[in-house]
Amino acid sequence: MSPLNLDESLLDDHLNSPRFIPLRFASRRRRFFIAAGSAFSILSFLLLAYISFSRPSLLVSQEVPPHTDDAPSWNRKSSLLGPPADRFRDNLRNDTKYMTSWISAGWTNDVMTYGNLIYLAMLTERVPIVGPFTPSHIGGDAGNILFSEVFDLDYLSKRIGISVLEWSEVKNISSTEIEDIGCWSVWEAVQTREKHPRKSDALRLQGLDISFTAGPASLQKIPGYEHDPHAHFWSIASLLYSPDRENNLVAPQPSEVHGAVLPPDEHLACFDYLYYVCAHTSFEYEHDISPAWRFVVKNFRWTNRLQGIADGYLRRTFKVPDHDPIPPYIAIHARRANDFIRYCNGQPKEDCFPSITTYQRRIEEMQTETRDRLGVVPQHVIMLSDEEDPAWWDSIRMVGWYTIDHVGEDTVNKYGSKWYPVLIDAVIQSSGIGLIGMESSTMSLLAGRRVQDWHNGVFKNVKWGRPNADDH
Ligand SMILES: Nc1nc2c(ncn2[C@@H]2O[C@H](COP(=O)(O)OP(=O)(O)OP(=O)(O)O)[C@@H](O)[C@H]2O)c(=O)[nH]1
Ligand SMILES: *[C@@H]1O[C@H](CO)[C@@H](O)[C@H](O)[C@H]1NC(C)=O
Ligand SMILES: *[C@@H]1O[C@H](CO)[C@@H](O)[C@H](O)[C@H]1NC(C)=O
Repeated sequence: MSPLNLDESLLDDHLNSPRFIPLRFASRRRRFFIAAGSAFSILSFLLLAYISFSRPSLLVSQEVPPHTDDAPSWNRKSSLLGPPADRFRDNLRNDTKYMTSWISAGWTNDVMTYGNLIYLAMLTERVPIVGPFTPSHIGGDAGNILFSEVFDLDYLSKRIGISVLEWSEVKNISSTEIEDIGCWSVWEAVQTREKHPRKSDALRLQGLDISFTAGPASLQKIPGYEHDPHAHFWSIASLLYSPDRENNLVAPQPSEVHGAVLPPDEHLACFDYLYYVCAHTSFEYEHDISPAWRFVVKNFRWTNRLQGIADGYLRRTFKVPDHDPIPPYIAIHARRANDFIRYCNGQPKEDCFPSITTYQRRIEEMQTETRDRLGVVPQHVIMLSDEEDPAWWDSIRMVGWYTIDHVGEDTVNKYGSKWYPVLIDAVIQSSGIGLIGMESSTMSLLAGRRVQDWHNGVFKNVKWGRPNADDH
């Protein structure tokens, strides 16, 4: 033992690492202490006092290594060894750790899930790898669409200061290699209904043969509570560090193709499903505190191409010449398809969903707010909805609100994908000065947050479910 009761072996292990500033300082101080002790003079005590008092300046002038600002030349693809490889392992750097997970719900939920993955990767200093978006509500024949066709990955990476990669950059999409890997199953830990990892077609997209290890029941926010499958970001993160990792390494389940039995991979950490994750409150994107929104998804900006396409639709709809500014507008997002009718308990749609009068009141309130706060009174109102009844759309145009004509514009054929009507509508919902959304729609929620944070605009949800539900 040294005079300061510090374990020398521990100290020496860390001496060469510039990251352990407090220990380096301790060892320096210790050397002076020994020198002082052997001389045993007043002078050495004065020296010791001097050293102690000058601790802050020592730290500032000598211990903090100079840093260089190399941000302008930073390229997110430098987090890979090269172009897409046949095997993902051949493309990962040995000085970098990675993280991935998969999606398994509607598009907006999937955007949130990728947001959670990227936030978890930030917390654990890993490079997140996202997959494409897979179709659900819009029909399986829509095919997948790359994350980077929707959101600007370079912008995102620069804004959040870490590389965000997508799988097609890591592994050649045409590769036939099936690679074994061990992953954690969060899903098995947070619910009891299904005794298997979260199922998803997305799991098969990268040619991975996954051996899952069930996460501990303690991952669930309220362990055993069947009505809330949320886990906390840090509970999941703890599985990547000692001692929680080794304490929770139960027997891995054999993979489907090779029957491989592997513990969770440490180079590429992977989790089956990260939708139900929060820092503090379940369904946290609904709360302003949402760190996944504030630190990540806020920086999911539409690609310039997609924004440009949507701007073209807006100009044609509002009859604004090319290159002229698009007038400030209020967008309404009305969810009216069967998945929302289910919550109407048999009431007719016109009793259950917001009426035109309800929307008119919200529009007036919004105009008052934007006039008072921004000095702008938007006159253009545009309706976006999954409604398929032409009579309802006619009633919308009758009151003078604009609608997008995806049939007349031949949107699906023009862009070769059924994704484009949804994407264009989502961009339009998030590019106005106001959004009137539909309570409990996540698509409304994300569009509303974009309007608030990107355009300093106003976001209000209408209540629905019975006549006059939105009265206030
Ligand atoms: N074109 C278009 N499609 C919409 C609109 N609103 C909803 N949809 C469709 O319905 C889906 C909405 O839900 P998802 O994005 O799957 O996400 P979700 O989490 O199920 O969304 P919510 O049920 O709204 O919470 C969209 O992806 C579209 O396929 C709209 O305004 N325009
Ligand atoms: C890491 O990879 C580099 C080349 O990419 C190689 O030179 C180095 O030896 C590798 N280090 C280890 C520990 O494998
Ligand atoms: C991906 O694989 C295909 C088929 O093997 C090949 O033709 C193509 O060049 C590969 N792409 C890259 C970037 O290696």
